[in-house]
Amino acid sequence: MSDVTSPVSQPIVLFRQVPRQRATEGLQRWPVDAVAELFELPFNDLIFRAQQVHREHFDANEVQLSTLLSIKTGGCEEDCGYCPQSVHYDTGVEASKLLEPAAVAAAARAAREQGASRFCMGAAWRAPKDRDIEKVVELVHVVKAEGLEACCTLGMLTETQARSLKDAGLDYYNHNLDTAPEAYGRIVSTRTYDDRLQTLQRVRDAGINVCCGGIVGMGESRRERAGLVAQIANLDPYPQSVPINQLVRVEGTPLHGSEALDPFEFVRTIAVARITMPKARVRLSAGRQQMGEAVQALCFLAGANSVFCGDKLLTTGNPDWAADQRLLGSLGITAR
Ligand code: SAM
Ligand code: DTB
Ligand code: SF4
Repeated sequence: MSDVTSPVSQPIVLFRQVPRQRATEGLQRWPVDAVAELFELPFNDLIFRAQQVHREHFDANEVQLSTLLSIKTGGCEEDCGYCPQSVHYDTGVEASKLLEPAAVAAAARAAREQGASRFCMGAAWRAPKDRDIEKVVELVHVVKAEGLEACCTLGMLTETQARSLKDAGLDYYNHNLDTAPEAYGRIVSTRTYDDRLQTLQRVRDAGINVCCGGIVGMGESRRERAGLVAQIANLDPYPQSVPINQLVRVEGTPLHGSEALDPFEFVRTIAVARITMPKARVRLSAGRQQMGEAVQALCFLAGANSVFCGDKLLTTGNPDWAADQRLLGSLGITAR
């Protein structure tokens, strides 16, 4: 007779760590339906509401300035359909090795002198190796020595790597969810949504501030845009920093031919991010060069209060410092 309580007769359960965000699904603060309802509001009502939330938590006439530097460009093994740095697409981006500390120090100093308060280093890695992290730790020290907040975006991290970056003094780690879970497979095939959530959890557990946002204009539906914002807003806690990128349609990438996004839809996405994540820095990120100044001004009205400054993002163009000084000056916005 078999003993049903004996350990050998128990079914073997392979224990898989479930990311906390998924485990608390029943308690979501922002169901997708509620976020989708915000998108459906008349434009003026939505912007008014976003501006009210914004003023409860921030000086409405102040934006934070970050500068980006690509510390390791191109040759990435992932197949993200938007990205000019993927090895799968012929975009003319030349692959290069990790920058030396002296080059990073010079770029950080220049950014600080122009008025940036945060310096973000991006690397075209799927996941860094431990020896890469050792070198990035040195770069974080260099940035901190210039008196700037340091941010990195390096791909997927192990727990140990996240801890090493925290010990180095890293202030923020950027890792975007990019789109809604149901749209992810159309955009990337070489990793999963859960991979992204797992790295975000590791970053948070290491005590690093999370910077997590996405891209709009990749052919997604409004419902999927709401799904992306809900995912980010339901992270526990929601990220300290939320970059909203408009797709930069780079020739050679599969998404180059995507239909241009209605600019009001982009502004709506900023407003919905502001309402659902009242205390986050919402960053008007990639796509500003293609957007025009009036749309950027609407984004600030909708609650964006951070931008990337300097004439280059990672590989594509961005308004230069002088253009941004003019724009912010004409709007009476001060920089932090
Ligand atoms: N390899 C790392 C990763 O994917 O997390 C870090 C660098 S990756 C270039 C950082 C982010 O840049 C992506 O998550 C995506 O949101 C954004 N990005 C890349 N290409 C873009 C494009 N063409 N338009 C808008 N945003 C883009
Ligand atoms: C983010 O959300 N946007 C930035 C930063 N985080 C790393 C990157 C935008 C990249 C745009 C395409 C390029 O310049 O290669
Ligand atoms: Fe690689 Fe990041 Fe570009 Fe994807 S977005 S191809 S992971 S650099």
